[in-house]
Amino acid sequence: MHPYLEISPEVQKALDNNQAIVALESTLVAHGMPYPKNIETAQKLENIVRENGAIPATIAIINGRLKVGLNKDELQLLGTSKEVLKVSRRDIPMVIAKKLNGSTTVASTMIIASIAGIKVFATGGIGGVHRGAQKSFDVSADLMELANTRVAVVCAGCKSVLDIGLTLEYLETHGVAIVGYKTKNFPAFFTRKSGFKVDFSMESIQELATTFQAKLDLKLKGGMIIANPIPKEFEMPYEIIQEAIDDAIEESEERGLIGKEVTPFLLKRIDELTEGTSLYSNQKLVYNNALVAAQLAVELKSLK
Ligand code: PSU
Ligand code: MN
Repeated sequence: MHPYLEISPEVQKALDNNQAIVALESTLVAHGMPYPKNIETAQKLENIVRENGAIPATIAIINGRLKVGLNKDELQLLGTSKEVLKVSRRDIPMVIAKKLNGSTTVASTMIIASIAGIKVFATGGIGGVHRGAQKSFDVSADLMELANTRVAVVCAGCKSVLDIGLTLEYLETHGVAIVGYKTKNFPAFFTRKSGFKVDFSMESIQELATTFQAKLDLKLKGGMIIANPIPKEFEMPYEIIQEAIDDAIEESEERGLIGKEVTPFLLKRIDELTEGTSLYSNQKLVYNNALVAAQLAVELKSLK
């Protein structure tokens, strides 16, 4: 199909039969959660997608090949090896040429999904404009990708390690559709509210599908964000998570971290500072995103 792509038999069959498919990212496996919870989470995500009528396609780069759908060994490698690079748009060509292993971020997962013809993607949270970006210039490449690539991304908003207000301004400027699913609030990953509202809120999967289909039919550039808040019962107390985030940011500044190391460091420190309770919430919210993404992928197929 494409010289750089390697599609698993299960995903290839789904593509051939025009079945619903959900892309899943691998940076949350390699750099977002500790072993063995990361592998457990990745497998559970795939199962949730299957139970809801779609086929999961976890995306990563193995030995320089763009993989769409991973086998057990590949997932194990991503979850345990210390040599897995975090790959965003910028890094893809070098990782191919050097035949390296890489986990894909939201940006690079969108790119590879889109090459494979997959339209729906579930993740935990998107990257965004970091606090203090007016000095550091740290704006995640995820936002540029959302502005350019036609994939619907189901997420629990973004963490307040970011400047959520500036992230939303950026997305507005670049014409990225954002819909709150059963909420009027833009969620902040561990919490259902961020202090920011979404302009549009939808109660049904059918309406989400119609929205994204309109974007596709009009050939409007860019993706769509389905902001799906963490279920109430798994939400974290605001003060506890906020304190951990503030402390983690302070430490990352003290260490002088820059570039792609910032986000993985913050995720790891937040997990340590909350003694693993944030990891539990993290797992639950990604599961909920996989569920909604599977329903959306199925609905998109039935529209046509
Ligand atoms: N935010 C999270 N969890 C994550 C990430 C972000 O709450 O796992 C990962 C995603 O893969 C996202 C990437 O695409 O970090 C963004 O990294 P950066 O900020 O370096 O662009
Ligand atoms: Mn960054």
